[in-house]
Amino acid sequence: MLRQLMLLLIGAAMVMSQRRLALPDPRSCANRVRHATYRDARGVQHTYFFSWEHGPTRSLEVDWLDARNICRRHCMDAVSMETPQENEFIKQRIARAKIGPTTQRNSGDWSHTGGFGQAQPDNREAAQGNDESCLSILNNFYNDGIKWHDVACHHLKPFVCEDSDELLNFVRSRNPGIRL
Ligand SMILES: [Ca+2]
Ligand SMILES: [Ca+2]
Repeated sequence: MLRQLMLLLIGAAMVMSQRRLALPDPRSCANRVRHATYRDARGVQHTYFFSWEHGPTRSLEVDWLDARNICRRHCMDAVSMETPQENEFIKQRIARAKIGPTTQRNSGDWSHTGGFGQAQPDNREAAQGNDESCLSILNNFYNDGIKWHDVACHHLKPFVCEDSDELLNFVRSRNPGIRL
Protein backbone atom coordinates (compact mmCIF):
# COMPACT_ATOMS: atom_id res chain seq x y z
CA MET A 1 0.00 0.00 0.00
CA LEU A 2 2.80 2.36 0.92
CA ARG A 3 4.62 1.45 -2.26
CA GLN A 4 1.51 2.11 -4.31
CA LEU A 5 1.05 5.40 -2.56
CA MET A 6 4.63 6.39 -3.27
CA LEU A 7 4.28 5.50 -6.90
CA LEU A 8 1.13 7.56 -7.04
CA LEU A 9 2.88 10.46 -5.35
CA ILE A 10 5.84 10.22 -7.69
CA GLY A 11 3.41 10.05 -10.60
CA ALA A 12 1.62 13.14 -9.38
CA ALA A 13 4.91 14.96 -8.88
CA MET A 14 5.99 14.04 -12.40
CA VAL A 15 2.74 15.27 -13.90
CA MET A 16 3.05 18.51 -11.98
CA SER A 17 6.69 19.01 -12.78
CA GLN A 18 5.90 18.58 -16.46
CA ARG A 19 3.72 21.66 -16.30
CA ARG A 20 6.46 23.89 -14.95
CA LEU A 21 9.21 25.70 -16.79
CA ALA A 22 12.27 23.47 -17.07
CA LEU A 23 15.81 24.44 -16.09
CA PRO A 24 18.57 24.15 -18.68
CA ASP A 25 20.79 21.06 -18.72
CA PRO A 26 24.44 22.06 -19.29
CA ARG A 27 25.31 19.00 -21.40
CA SER A 28 22.16 19.40 -23.53
CA CYS A 29 23.00 23.08 -23.96
CA ALA A 30 26.54 22.34 -25.12
CA ASN A 31 25.34 19.65 -27.54
CA ARG A 32 22.21 21.39 -28.76
CA VAL A 33 21.29 20.91 -32.41
CA ARG A 34 21.66 24.15 -34.34
CA HIS A 35 20.02 24.29 -37.76
CA ALA A 36 20.63 27.94 -38.51
CA THR A 37 22.27 31.10 -37.25
CA TYR A 38 20.77 34.56 -37.58
CA ARG A 39 22.29 37.89 -36.64
CA ASP A 40 19.87 40.77 -36.26
CA ALA A 41 20.39 44.45 -36.98
CA ARG A 42 21.57 45.01 -33.41
CA GLY A 43 24.33 42.47 -33.96
CA VAL A 44 22.73 39.90 -31.68
CA GLN A 45 23.43 36.42 -33.03
CA HIS A 46 21.28 33.44 -32.08
CA THR A 47 21.09 29.87 -33.30
CA TYR A 48 17.78 28.16 -34.06
CA PHE A 49 16.30 24.68 -33.95
CA PHE A 50 13.44 23.56 -36.21
CA SER A 51 11.68 20.47 -34.85
CA TRP A 52 10.75 19.10 -38.28
CA GLU A 53 14.35 19.20 -39.50
CA HIS A 54 15.63 16.92 -36.73
CA GLY A 55 15.07 13.15 -37.05
CA PRO A 56 13.92 12.39 -33.49
CA THR A 57 11.47 15.31 -33.44
CA ARG A 58 10.41 15.21 -37.10
CA SER A 59 6.87 14.07 -36.30
CA LEU A 60 6.68 15.56 -32.82
CA GLU A 61 3.88 18.00 -32.10
CA VAL A 62 3.66 19.55 -28.65
CA ASP A 63 1.80 22.30 -26.85
CA TRP A 64 3.20 25.66 -25.85
CA LEU A 65 4.67 24.67 -22.49
CA ASP A 66 6.21 21.41 -23.70
CA ALA A 67 7.78 23.24 -26.63
CA ARG A 68 9.27 25.84 -24.30
CA ASN A 69 10.61 23.18 -21.98
CA ILE A 70 12.24 21.14 -24.74
CA CYS A 71 13.89 24.37 -25.90
CA ARG A 72 14.81 25.48 -22.40
CA ARG A 73 16.62 22.26 -21.53
CA HIS A 74 18.90 23.18 -24.44
CA CYS A 75 19.43 26.80 -23.32
CA MET A 76 16.92 27.96 -25.91
CA ASP A 77 13.30 29.07 -25.74
CA ALA A 78 10.35 29.15 -28.11
CA VAL A 79 11.30 31.50 -30.92
CA SER A 80 10.53 35.18 -30.48
CA MET A 81 10.22 37.29 -33.61
CA GLU A 82 11.58 40.68 -32.61
CA THR A 83 12.08 42.25 -36.01
CA PRO A 84 10.37 41.93 -39.41
CA GLN A 85 13.69 40.60 -40.74
CA GLU A 86 13.82 37.83 -38.17
CA ASN A 87 10.20 37.00 -38.98
CA GLU A 88 11.10 36.72 -42.68
CA PHE A 89 14.06 34.51 -41.84
CA ILE A 90 11.77 32.14 -39.92
CA LYS A 91 9.10 32.19 -42.60
CA GLN A 92 11.58 31.24 -45.28
CA ARG A 93 12.72 28.35 -43.15
CA ILE A 94 9.20 27.08 -42.57
CA ALA A 95 8.74 26.22 -46.22
CA ARG A 96 6.05 23.54 -45.99
CA ALA A 97 5.74 23.25 -42.24
CA LYS A 98 3.63 25.08 -39.74
CA ILE A 99 5.17 26.00 -36.46
CA GLY A 100 4.01 26.29 -32.97
CA PRO A 101 3.87 28.39 -29.91
CA THR A 102 5.98 31.38 -29.14
CA THR A 103 6.37 33.60 -26.14
CA GLN A 104 5.78 37.07 -27.51
CA ARG A 105 3.14 39.01 -29.26
CA ASN A 106 4.42 41.72 -31.51
CA SER A 107 2.82 44.09 -33.90
CA GLY A 108 3.45 41.96 -36.87
CA ASP A 109 2.53 39.59 -39.56
CA TRP A 110 -1.07 38.75 -38.66
CA SER A 111 -3.29 36.95 -41.13
CA HIS A 112 -6.25 38.83 -42.57
CA THR A 113 -8.42 35.75 -42.01
CA GLY A 114 -8.99 32.68 -39.84
CA GLY A 115 -11.56 30.11 -38.80
CA PHE A 116 -14.33 32.71 -38.69
CA GLY A 117 -13.02 34.60 -41.69
CA GLN A 118 -11.93 37.44 -39.41
CA ALA A 119 -8.58 39.19 -39.23
CA GLN A 120 -6.19 37.87 -36.59
CA PRO A 121 -5.89 38.07 -33.65
CA ASP A 122 -9.54 37.14 -33.14
CA ASN A 123 -9.45 35.06 -29.94
CA ARG A 124 -11.84 32.70 -31.70
CA GLU A 125 -11.69 29.86 -29.16
CA ALA A 126 -12.49 32.11 -26.20
CA ALA A 127 -16.16 31.14 -26.54
CA GLN A 128 -15.13 27.55 -25.73
CA GLY A 129 -13.15 28.70 -22.70
CA ASN A 130 -9.75 28.60 -24.42
CA ASP A 131 -8.13 31.99 -24.70
CA GLU A 132 -6.03 32.21 -27.82
CA SER A 133 -2.96 33.50 -26.01
CA CYS A 134 -0.33 31.65 -28.07
CA LEU A 135 1.12 32.76 -31.37
CA SER A 136 1.30 30.22 -34.16
CA ILE A 137 2.69 30.68 -37.65
CA LEU A 138 0.38 28.72 -39.92
CA ASN A 139 1.50 27.71 -43.36
CA ASN A 140 -1.30 28.69 -45.68
CA PHE A 141 -3.83 26.90 -43.46
CA TYR A 142 -6.56 29.38 -44.41
CA ASN A 143 -5.19 29.94 -47.89
CA ASP A 144 -3.51 33.04 -46.47
CA GLY A 145 0.20 32.34 -46.94
CA ILE A 146 2.60 31.92 -44.02
CA LYS A 147 0.97 34.13 -41.41
CA TRP A 148 0.57 34.73 -37.70
CA HIS A 149 -2.52 33.46 -35.88
CA ASP A 150 -3.48 33.66 -32.24
CA VAL A 151 -4.34 30.11 -31.13
CA ALA A 152 -5.15 28.37 -27.89
CA CYS A 153 -2.01 27.10 -26.18
CA HIS A 154 -3.17 23.47 -25.96
CA HIS A 155 -2.85 22.95 -29.71
CA LEU A 156 -0.08 20.55 -30.68
CA LYS A 157 2.38 21.86 -33.26
CA PRO A 158 5.91 21.50 -34.52
CA PHE A 159 8.09 24.17 -32.93
CA VAL A 160 11.09 26.46 -33.32
CA CYS A 161 13.66 27.10 -30.61
CA GLU A 162 15.92 30.15 -30.43
CA ASP A 163 18.97 30.65 -28.20
CA SER A 164 18.09 32.18 -24.85
CA ASP A 165 20.80 34.60 -23.69
CA GLU A 166 19.34 34.36 -20.20
CA LEU A 167 19.66 30.56 -20.03
CA LEU A 168 23.03 30.47 -21.79
CA ASN A 169 24.42 33.00 -19.31
CA PHE A 170 22.85 31.09 -16.42
CA VAL A 171 24.62 27.87 -17.44
CA ARG A 172 27.90 29.70 -18.20
CA SER A 173 27.90 31.28 -14.77
CA ARG A 174 27.62 27.86 -13.11
CA ASN A 175 29.94 25.92 -15.40
CA PRO A 176 33.16 27.90 -15.88
CA GLY A 177 34.87 27.11 -19.16
CA ILE A 178 31.87 25.38 -20.73
CA ARG A 179 31.63 25.84 -24.50
CA LEU A 180 28.09 26.71 -25.52
CA1 LIG B 1 14.36 36.48 -31.69
CA1 LIG C 1 -7.18 33.13 -33.92
